[in-house]
Amino acid sequence: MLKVNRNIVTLDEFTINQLRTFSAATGELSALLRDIGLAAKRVHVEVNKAGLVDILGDTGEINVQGEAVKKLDVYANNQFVGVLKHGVSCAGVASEELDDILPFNEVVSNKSKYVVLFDPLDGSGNIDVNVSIGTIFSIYNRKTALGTPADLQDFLQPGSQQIAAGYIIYGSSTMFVYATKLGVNGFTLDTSIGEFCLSHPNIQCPAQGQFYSVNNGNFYEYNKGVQEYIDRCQRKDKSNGGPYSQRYIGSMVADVHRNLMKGGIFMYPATIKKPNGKLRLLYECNPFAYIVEKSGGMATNGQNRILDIIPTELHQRTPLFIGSKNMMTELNECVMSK
Ligand code: P6P
Repeated sequence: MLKVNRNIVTLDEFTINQLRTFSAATGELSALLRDIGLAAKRVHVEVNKAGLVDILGDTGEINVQGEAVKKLDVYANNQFVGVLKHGVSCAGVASEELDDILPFNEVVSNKSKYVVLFDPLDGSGNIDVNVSIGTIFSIYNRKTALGTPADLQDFLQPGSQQIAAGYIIYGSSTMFVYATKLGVNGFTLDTSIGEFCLSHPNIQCPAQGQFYSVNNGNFYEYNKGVQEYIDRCQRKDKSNGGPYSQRYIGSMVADVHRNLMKGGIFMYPATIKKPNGKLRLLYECNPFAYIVEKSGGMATNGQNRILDIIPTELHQRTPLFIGSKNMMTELNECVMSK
């Protein structure tokens, strides 16, 4: 009698099981998440041997962000573009590494109902020093007619319209975390079988945490409301939970993932040098805002809900405050009135 270990639920089994709850589902979203998982496995292999092969360092190119492009950035971008272009569920992509949208514009892709935006390897400045990095992705229903090439309007949608959003963190283990309207679930890569396996079902962001994440080096560039909140984080006494610990590793995926799992708040406020903040709305802030809200947390730009922002440009930036509900509520008391 074949003993089937039913305790292990793979990403593919999980997404197929979820689509069974939607009678009208076509299986395209499940196929899309499988494609993203495949590219992530390939990136995992290279990230985990980056120190051994000549894939470290810069390509000598500068991307649309004006940042030095690491070889692994280019590799990761090519993997995600490749699997999505050759799949059957994506009409086109937008990437931090590409100046403009990339409509695949061929018969099968043009019939696909989804477009995908992603940051293929966020935190890549940390590659050479072995700090966790990640991929961030966002999935929308296209607005343009099926059968036609994807267009910019398919990508410039508010985050509230996302069908799904997720990230892969390449850390002590490689985890695939994604959210749909049904909730947030985490899958850990079991390299012995080459599958992402359900390890963190129904992730809930704790309403209160002990970590605040911000670049304190910019403190005197932040507005008074943000400075007041940071001051509160440091002055808390035992009666209200004690002072928080500052945890900031300079890799958004790692910082937000920790706060999502344990509770905490991550901030990348506007600064004098970066009046719109540093982080990108479409493929960094929107996906994480969707994930954190679906797990019970909150995400704003200091004034408005991130998911309500109507995008006007592909690579536009936004200040970001994201995390535990109670901590975000206290932050809002400081910044909303300023
Ligand atoms: P700073 C990495 O370059 C990144 O985009 C995010 O992953 C990270 O949270 C942020 O920048 C760190 O920026 O200005 O604090 O070094």
